Amino acid sequence: MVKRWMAHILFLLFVTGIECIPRKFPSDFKFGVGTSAYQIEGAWTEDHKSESIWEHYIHSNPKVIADGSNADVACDSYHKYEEDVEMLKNLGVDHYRFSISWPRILPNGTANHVNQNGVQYYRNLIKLLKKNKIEPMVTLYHWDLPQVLQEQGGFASEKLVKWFTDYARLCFKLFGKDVKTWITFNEPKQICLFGYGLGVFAPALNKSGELDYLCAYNLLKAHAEAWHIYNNEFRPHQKGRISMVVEFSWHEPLLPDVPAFEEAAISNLEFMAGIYVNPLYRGDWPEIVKAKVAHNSRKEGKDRSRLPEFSTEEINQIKGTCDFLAVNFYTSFLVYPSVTPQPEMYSARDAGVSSYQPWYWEEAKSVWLKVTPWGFKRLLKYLKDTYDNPEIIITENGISDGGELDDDLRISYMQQHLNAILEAIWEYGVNVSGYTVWSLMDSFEWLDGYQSRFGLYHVDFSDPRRQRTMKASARYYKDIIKNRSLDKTSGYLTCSLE
Ligand code: GBH
Repeated sequence: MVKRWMAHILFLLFVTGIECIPRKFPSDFKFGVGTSAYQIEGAWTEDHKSESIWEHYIHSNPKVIADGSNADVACDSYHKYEEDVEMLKNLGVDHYRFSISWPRILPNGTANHVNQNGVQYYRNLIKLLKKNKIEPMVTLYHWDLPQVLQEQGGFASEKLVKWFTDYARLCFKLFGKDVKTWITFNEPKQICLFGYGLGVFAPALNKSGELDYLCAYNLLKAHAEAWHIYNNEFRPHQKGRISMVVEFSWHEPLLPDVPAFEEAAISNLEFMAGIYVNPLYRGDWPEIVKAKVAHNSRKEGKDRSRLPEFSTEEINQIKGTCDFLAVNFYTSFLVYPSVTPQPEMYSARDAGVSSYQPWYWEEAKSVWLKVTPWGFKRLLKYLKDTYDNPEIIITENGISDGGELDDDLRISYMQQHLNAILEAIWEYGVNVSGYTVWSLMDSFEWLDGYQSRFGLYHVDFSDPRRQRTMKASARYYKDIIKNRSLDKTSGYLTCSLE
């Protein structure tokens, strides 16, 4: 709450032309950290867990991972979750975002056989979190589909809706007494575009412009159905909330104020993220996406659009299935209109744009990640304006390096991105209610293996005990959480004369 005396001071400064931003986060702002099952748990065949699409993909193509590694053991959190909770306690976080491994709970994919060992693992973890007053924020799907379901079509099959909703209902029933924040899917873009369009993530299918759209269509229907199940059968007594996590990069027009470039930036935002978020708020794909795919499909001589069409019934079912907007943010791009975007990336071709990151933007260890806090601030304003001022929770934000304990780059990245949130809150009135650092600890970073490290804690992957060590960034974040303020030394306000 902004106190009355603070409002007076702000007003005085406003009329004198001095701009001030409070350094404090709103008193009910929540801080957390995140991980995902496949990236940390290990124990990939233990206690009847079955194979996931990522295990299948990597075991059959070890060369796709930069350092030839895999996540068979990873951080070994299946055995070391008590240590993980100790680390969370030490940081003082309000919430811990983790994911449930579908093949660990349902080894044959479907709900007709529940693996009690798998269930017990999550029960133990959740119980320990509650005991330490850490709120679990649980993702049902962070990319690890049971391989048996992939063999029946995975996200390209309509059956996904039933498979997923049976699994979701089971999780609500098993864990919903203690879990009040649910995420259905993590980053549909990575699931659909990377997995079914570009063929770089499991299941490595590459029918861009068709399978990726079909995947999005089935995924959105599965999400909506799960939301309704929660809303009707569980929310009345469990009283939690549920959403889907979408990764937003910021897309900045290469030439600002030039209409064709402005349109290219919007087009990319809609094709890369709006395509998943617009249905949640309005029931249907963004207009620009529908129009451009239909236009290109006609040009290719097809008699219908490559983009599946939602029926009126589906639109009504999907609309409004979003209790808060869950956003992952890492980086930004400069965008320009182009008739020859990456040839293999249909959605970029449909969008009619290309994008790049200039060499002089500060770099992380991951090639795709450049430091752009200004883009984060613009994105937050855009989300407020586009989706009618929703509550926003940042469900991931972080940076990779080589795993140094004195990780200045991470500290500066966090400082700048938290500052962007403060500015978005106090300058634009964006309703951001929480922030989640990716990640609690170094873990298996998909195609990069263990080469790119995102952790606040270092993990020694050559040590069978997978020793965890606090990095400087962990101490920095711990201080922020304790003070609920970005920089306690600069007091309540930082001011500048405009
Ligand atoms: C998140 O995705 C994931 O949710 C999380 O699991 C992951 O650990 C974290 O980010 C860090 O990557 O290799 O050039 O083809 C963020 C979005 C998706 C961006 C994959 C980079 C790979 C680009 N990322 N993408 S490339």
